[in-house]
Amino acid sequence: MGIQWFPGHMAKARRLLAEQLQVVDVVIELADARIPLSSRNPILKELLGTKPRLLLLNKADLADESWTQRWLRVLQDDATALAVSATTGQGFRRIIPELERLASGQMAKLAAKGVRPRSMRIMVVGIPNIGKSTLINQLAGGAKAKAGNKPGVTRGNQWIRIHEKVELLDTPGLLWPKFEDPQVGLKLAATGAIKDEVFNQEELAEWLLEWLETHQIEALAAYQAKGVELTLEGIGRARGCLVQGGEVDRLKAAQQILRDFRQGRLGHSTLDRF
Ligand SMILES: Nc1nc2c(ncn2[C@@H]2O[C@H](COP(=O)(O)OP(=O)(O)OP(=O)(O)O)[C@@H](O)[C@H]2O)c(=O)[nH]1
Ligand SMILES: [Mg+2]
Repeated sequence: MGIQWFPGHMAKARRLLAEQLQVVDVVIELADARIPLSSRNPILKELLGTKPRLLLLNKADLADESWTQRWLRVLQDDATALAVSATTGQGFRRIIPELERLASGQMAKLAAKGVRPRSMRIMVVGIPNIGKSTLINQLAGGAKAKAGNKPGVTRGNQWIRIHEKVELLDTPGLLWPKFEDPQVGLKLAATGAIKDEVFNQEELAEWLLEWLETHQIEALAAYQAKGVELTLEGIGRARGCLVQGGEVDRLKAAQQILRDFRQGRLGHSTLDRF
C-alpha cells in the first residue's frame, strides 16, 4: 500500500469531529453490516468517550441476515445497535425513538438548568462510503445531503434538520492511519470504503473470490452451475471482459467482480465472522 490513503481532509475531519462533539447530544455511528468489526474506527472509541451512541449496522440488505442477528447480539453489550438499510429504509422505524431515549438525559439536564428547549442534535459518523449522507436523506425524506457511490463524497460538516425537533450533522468519512490486521484493509477496500486507486484491483478481486469460495460457496453457485471457473479468467470470460483477440482483460474482470460484490450480486455476504 504505497499510496497515501489517509488524506489531509481526514486528519482535518478528525479535528472537526472532536470540536463538534461538544455541541451534540447523541452520536450515530454507522458501521457496515457486512464487516461490523472491520468498519468500526478505533479512533472513535476514545474520541466519543461517554457520549450516548446509537450504532447502526447499515447496508444490512447486502449482508447475511443470520450473521447480522448474531452480530447485533454481540454488539448490544457496547452500545444500542440496530440493523438498517439507508437505501430501502429497513429498520428505520426504531431510529428516532432510540435517539430520543438516548438524548433524554441530556435534554432533562438542560431543562433543569432552565435552558430554552432546543432541537436534539445528532452527529452522524463512520467510515467513507458507509451511507451517512444516504441515511440522513432517508430520515429527512429528501435529498438534502450529497451522496454518491464512491468514498470521499462529503467533504465538510453540514447540519440538516430532519424534524422540527431533530437536527443531524453530516460528516466526512473517517478512516484511521494504520490497519493492524491486513485483512481489515482488504475488507474495507472490497466493500468500497477505500478508493479503488489504493489497492491493486486484480489482487483484491482474487482475494475476494478466494474468501467467497472458502466461506460461502453458495454465493457463487450460479457460476459453478454453468461450469465457470472461479478465477479472474473464468469469471472475466463469463462476464464478457475481453480484449481484442478474445483474451480476458484481467483488470476489467476484477472491477466487474468487485462491482458485482458491492451490489450484492454475489450473494449476501458477511465478511467479518467469529
Ligand atoms: N445497498 C445499499 N447501498 C447503500 C446503503 N446506504 C448507502 N448506500 C450506497 O452507498 C453509497 C455511499 O453512500 P453515501 O451516503 O454517499 O455514503 P457516505 O457515508 O456519506 O460517504 P462519504 O461522504 O464519502 O463519507 C451510495 O451509492 C449509496 O446509495 C444501504 O443501506 N444499502
Ligand atoms: Mg457523505
